[in-house]
Parts: sequence; C-alpha cells; structure tokens
Amino acid sequence: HGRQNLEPYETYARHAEINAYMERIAIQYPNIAKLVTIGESFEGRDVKYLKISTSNFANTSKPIYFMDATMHAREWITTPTTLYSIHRLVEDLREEDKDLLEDVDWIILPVVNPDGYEFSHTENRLWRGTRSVNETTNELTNTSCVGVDPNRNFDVNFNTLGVSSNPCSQIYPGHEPFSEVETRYVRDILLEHIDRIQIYMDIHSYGSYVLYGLDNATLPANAVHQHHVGAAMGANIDTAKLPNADFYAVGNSNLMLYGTSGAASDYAHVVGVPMSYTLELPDYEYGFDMPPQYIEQVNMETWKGIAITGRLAALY
Ligand code: ING
Ligand code: ZN
Repeated sequence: HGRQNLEPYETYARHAEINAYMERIAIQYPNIAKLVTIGESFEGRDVKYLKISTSNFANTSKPIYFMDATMHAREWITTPTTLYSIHRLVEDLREEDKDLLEDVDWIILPVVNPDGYEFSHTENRLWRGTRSVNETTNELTNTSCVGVDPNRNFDVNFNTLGVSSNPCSQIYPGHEPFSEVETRYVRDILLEHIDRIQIYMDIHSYGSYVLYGLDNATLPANAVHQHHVGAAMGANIDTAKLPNADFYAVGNSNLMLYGTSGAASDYAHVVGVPMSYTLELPDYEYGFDMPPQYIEQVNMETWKGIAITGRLAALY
C-alpha cells in the first residue's frame, strides 16, 4: 500500500468523490455508461446511479442486473465492490467478461443512503440508518430521534418482524412503508424496470452470506433456482477467498440469520424480481471496520460472485 491517488474503488471514498467517479465514467464512456440522478437524499445529497449497457437499455430482450450498496451507512466495504464492478465492466473489461457487458444491462447504485454514509464518516462510525428526523419525540431526552432503518422500510410485511417501535432504535422501520426518500428511489428503480430486472443484489456487510427471502421462513416459489444461483455465487467467491476467511453460507435469510420485515430484497422479489439477494460481504473479524488494505481482496473475490450470477441471470 502507500500509493497516492487511490481510485475510489480502492479506498473508503467520501460521497462527493464517489459521485465524481461516476460522472467521469459517464463522460469518458458515453456509449456504454449513462449517469442518472434520481433525486436528492433527505439532507439534499444527489443520489446517482449508472446504467451500463451496449444498447442504451433499448434492447428489451436483455436481462437487467440491479445492484446497490451502502443502504446501511456503516457498511463501508460494500461501496467499493460496486465501484469496482463499474470499473471492471467499463474501464477494465477483460476478454473473459465481454459476455457480461454484451448480454446483460446493469444498474449500479453505489450509495443508497448518502446522508447516513457521510454521518458515519464525520460523527458516528457505527451509524446504520438514514438521517431523517422522526416525528416521535424520545420521552427520556425530549428530543426527536433521527434515522430509519432503510432495510426495514420497504412495503413487504412492514413492521412485523425484526423491528423496534422505538424511533431511536437502529432498526426502527419508520412510521409507514417508504417513509424514506432513499428507499423510494430504490423502489422506483425496481418498478421502472420490473419486467427486465432478473437479479437484484443488495450488498451489505457483514458475515459472508448469500441470502434470499422471504421474511418468515417461507421459501419463495422459485427457491430451488434462487438457491442454485446463490450457491454458485458463494462457491465462486470461495475459490478466491483469503485462506483463513470463512466460506460463504447460502440460504433463506430467516433460517441462516434472523427474521426481518420490510427488507429491500424481499420487496424486490415480491414485486417480481426472480433472483433477489442480500449479499453479506466478509469482515475478516474486523466487523464494520475492515482495514482498507483488504478492499482489493474483497473487490476481486466479490466480482467473481457477481460475474457468475450475471452469466446465470438469463437462464432461469
Ligand atoms: N444485514 C441484513 C439486515 O438488514 C437481512 C440482513 C437482510 C436479513 C434481508 C434478512 C433479510 O439486517 C445487515 N448487515 O444489514
Ligand atoms: Zn446492512
């Protein structure tokens, strides 16, 4: 390490640098990358995603792969993997990956929750939620609490499992589904392209899991195929993992981890995305604070998982 001028996918870049990287990609590669500003976050930051396509999304027979990250502010390692995916698809497309650009259209949203992400840089490293001001006052401190858990805020079994009714909790789901502008943006992307999104990959950390729904240990109807593709992802990442790192575990989120409601990947599946996952990246026992020297490793191995799921996207 010690190199100066690291690329945004090699470091824990700030939100403005991440947006600047995506802008540069769109300007330098106008034939395959289009930058979309879907709107502003609660605090007024631009939420941007890249559409990567050889046909400007006009070839409606192609499947769309939608990935996003940093829905949870403190899960810093997730953003570089999305930026690295952009890098590999656009700036450094290798011979063996040409099919991924040719056969699949990509929507990549690196920072779902920019307000929380910036807050985790400046004020509280372990912040999870958004930064909206909740309507309910905390009786103990007589202050309004801030933040909603975006991964409990989607309209799927809202407010039933794995949530806290305390507006000061990190797993407060909000007063109603889609109370948060940031989750509305994810919803709007999903619904705009619902006929073609074959895979939704919501990237979190940590634990080395590929998880699929639903919320109450009920397996989705296509669980066999979702498991098959998810297991291919886990196994392909395992081939490139650090020797001492955990193997990936693949399965239903409720069975593998814990029950939730209002999760983005469950919502995506319910509205029609066949293959919808929560990916939990590894932590090498550093929790949310993985040292930056491991970013390159996580980028490289996660790309192997994304690539194989991209290849399988059209099959099922
Ligand atoms: N984990 C996810 C969470 O939102 C999850 C795990 C996602 C469980 C979706 C069930 C369904 O709690 C992290 N790290 O955020
Ligand atoms: Zn998370």
